[in-house]
Amino acid sequence: MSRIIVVSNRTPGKGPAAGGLAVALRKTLAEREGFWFGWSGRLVDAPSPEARFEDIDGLSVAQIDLTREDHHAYYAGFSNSILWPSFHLRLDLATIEAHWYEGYRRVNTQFARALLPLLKPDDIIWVHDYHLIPLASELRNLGARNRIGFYLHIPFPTVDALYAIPHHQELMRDLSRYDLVGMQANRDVVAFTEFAEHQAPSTLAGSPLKSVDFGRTEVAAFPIGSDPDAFARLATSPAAIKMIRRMERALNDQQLILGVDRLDYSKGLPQRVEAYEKLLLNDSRFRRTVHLLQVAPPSRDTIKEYQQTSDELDAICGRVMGRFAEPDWQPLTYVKRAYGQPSLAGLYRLARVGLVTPLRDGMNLVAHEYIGAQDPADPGVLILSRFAGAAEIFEDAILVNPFDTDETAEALRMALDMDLEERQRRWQTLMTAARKHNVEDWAISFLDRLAPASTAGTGTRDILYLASVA
Ligand code: ADQ
Repeated sequence: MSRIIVVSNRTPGKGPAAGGLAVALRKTLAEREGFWFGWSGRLVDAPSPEARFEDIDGLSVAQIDLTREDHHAYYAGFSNSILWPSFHLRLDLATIEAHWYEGYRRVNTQFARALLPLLKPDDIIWVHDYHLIPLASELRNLGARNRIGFYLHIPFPTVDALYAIPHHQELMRDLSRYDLVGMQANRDVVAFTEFAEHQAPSTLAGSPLKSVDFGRTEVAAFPIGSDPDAFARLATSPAAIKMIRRMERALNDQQLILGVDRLDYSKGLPQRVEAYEKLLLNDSRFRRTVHLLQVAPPSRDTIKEYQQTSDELDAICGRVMGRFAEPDWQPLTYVKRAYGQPSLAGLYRLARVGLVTPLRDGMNLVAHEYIGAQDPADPGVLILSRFAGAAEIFEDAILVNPFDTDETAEALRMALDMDLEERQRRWQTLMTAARKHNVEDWAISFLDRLAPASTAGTGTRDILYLASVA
């Protein structure tokens, strides 16, 4: 059986991880031959051209170092100040500096040069996320003939947003060098197909660019998931129970509304707190009887737009506190740190409402984890943004438009007032969907599809939509 080589920006580390990718893939790779390749997290003046192998918690990991300058241009620059905001349709938050693109390509070339000597001819390479769009091109330019797949963890942009990205045509050509491109949701495959169909030179008003040929690239939705049964077990583990007891003492019979996110402008945190403020304003029954806990560890905090989001969230939390807090009651708690999975599972289980309201999200694993951790006898209610990929799977959540804070406030009221029978009915459907879209099947279905035709497994599972974009 072919080895699997997973490539991502960062290799997984030890301890609690705030990124979805590491949580999702660690288990799958641990069960297969191959290794994980990526940046070590180290910045040096003169990186070695060769990768170093290390065993990290039983996982074979090959790592390279980067220069500070390249890393800045590639990671904080092109990846997270141009691609991330544009793919999340936040062109207003994109900063474009022309030279970042060179750094982005240089790092992808460096990845390819260090990876190539480690490859065997029948290795299957699985590249993850927007940092590494050019990697297949770079590997193929060096002579690699392997099957190479790409998975985009974030949403695919609309055509207009794509055109706002410098070098978008080259990036799309890079995607056409993959054998398989996986997306989170049908929505993303449709957006990709729209680009593929409308890029003919005639529609680009005389543009000299040649249209990209996607003839040998398959594009399909492979919605990622979690391991909901593992979360169910975690939620009754001693560490979870300890967290539940601790919170129960603090809550003193108030109903808990919970948000868990990386601190990122795509997660809609200020809008979420504003919706909660409207709930308290509209319905005085909930003052003193509910509590919002928002857990949001900082991420990418060297980027200005992330600091601004953090400031904005501080301000709105302060406003709600000032408006509603009493000497013996606080409407919310805002915690800026990461927790281990058992503690998170305890918080999920205790929460009457899981409030997952990103403005746009590839999938959103917190929604999956929240469902997994519920008590079947007394489950909570998931409020979910329509603009998360998860909304295509979890139709029995209360779906909201996160930009409409009145609607989210009303969804909160409905969730808090929902009777046990309806909570159980909704949760059972949600849990069935979370199990169907579990992370192990996600990896198997992607890898089955990527394997050469003669060695493909039992067929694809969970592929919702297959686009023909030749
Ligand atoms: P993220 O944007 O990081 O991932 P998400 O899918 O919600 O978003 O994954 C977050 C993960 O980090 C979850 O497993 C969660 O448990 C963990 N996490 C969040 N806050 C935490 C905290 N305070 N303490 C500890 N752990 C915390 C990107 C895309 C998503 C996509 C994933 C996976 O943006 O849309 O779902 O990749 O593909």
